[in-house]
Amino acid sequence: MKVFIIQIHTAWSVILLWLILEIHQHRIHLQILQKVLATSGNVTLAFSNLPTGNYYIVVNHRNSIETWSRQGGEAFTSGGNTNYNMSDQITKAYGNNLKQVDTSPVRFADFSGDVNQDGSVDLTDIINIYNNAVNFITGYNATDVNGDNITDLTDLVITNNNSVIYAGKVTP
Ligand SMILES: [Ca+2]
Ligand SMILES: [Ca+2]
Repeated sequence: MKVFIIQIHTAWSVILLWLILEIHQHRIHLQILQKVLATSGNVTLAFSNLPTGNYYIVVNHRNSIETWSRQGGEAFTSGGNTNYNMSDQITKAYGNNLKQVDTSPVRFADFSGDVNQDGSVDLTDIINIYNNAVNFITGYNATDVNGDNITDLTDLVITNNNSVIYAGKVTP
């Protein structure tokens, strides 16, 4: 078994959080997996043919900013296990591209609000959320940023807060 075990923080607890996880060597995309994040925040990626090397782990989901693991990549030995905690230090993401979401214990998470998945949180995302909020859209929708199955002012505020600091993806 050859696995990456990745720990990611999320404030989501209401509905399942589907993650899209990619493995890159430098900028070359190697493998992609879709996984459900456990409530523990742990996700296990198992590969059958990943050679020994340094890899970037790329984390994304339907309305968060694509986030890469820290500069230089993570050493992985074929046939071994690699643990990577992306939530305990801001430096665990490439370009320190994480947001502190808890103080005790200290936890960092991906930026939320990239509803249209263009790599930045901006006015377009806010308008998408606003349009669904005024129409009382419910259910599994990218405009539901906090994962409570409702698109409303809470999602708008989260996204606006990340927009004013120009949250966007940072890649090698
Ligand atoms: Ca966007
Ligand atoms: Ca919501």
